Amino acid sequence: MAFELPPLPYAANALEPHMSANTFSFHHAKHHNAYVTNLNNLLKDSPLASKSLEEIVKATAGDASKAGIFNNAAQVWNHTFFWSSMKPGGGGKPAGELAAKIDAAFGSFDKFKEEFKNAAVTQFGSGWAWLIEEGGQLKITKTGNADTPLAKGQKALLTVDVWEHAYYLDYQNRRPDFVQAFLDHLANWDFAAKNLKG
Ligand code: MN3
Repeated sequence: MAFELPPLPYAANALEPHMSANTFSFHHAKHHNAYVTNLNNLLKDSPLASKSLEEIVKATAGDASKAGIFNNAAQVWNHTFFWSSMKPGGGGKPAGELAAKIDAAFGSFDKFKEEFKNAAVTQFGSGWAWLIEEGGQLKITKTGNADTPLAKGQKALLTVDVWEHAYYLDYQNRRPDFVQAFLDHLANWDFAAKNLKG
């Protein structure tokens, strides 16, 4: 059963002006779609083809002979997770248990934003910044290229894609402005809270 490109959880222009429909026309319809196509091609005649996406990511992580499958499978998973990490009218502050855990881990929500932005801006080259839970504790991490908390036994709560293709059409080289817009206007704290409980 081949994998399919999942639809966006909102209209392609729903996050404007912070992320444009033009960006989605490349990032979702071309980049994300290419990872799905590549993965399906690489899985032909592989015993992994019957596994779930999550199982494939976990089974191929750290295996140099399966780097192609890992990279494409992880990028399919990471992008689907990223689209849900944003929503129209997002940003602002989380509430409830998630807010309490952020305060406990980082001191305050402002301090969290500072550290998250720092991780996203200092990821050298292509990659991702994440809010994760590990051992009951919230942490901020960054991963290079396709790497993902899913491969490390960590629970991902929220992510921002900092590959240049994520922001270049709207922000050109200004990655800090993109990450700021993500935190102020796009971050989907309902999704992060659901992941924390899940
Ligand atoms: Mn991307």
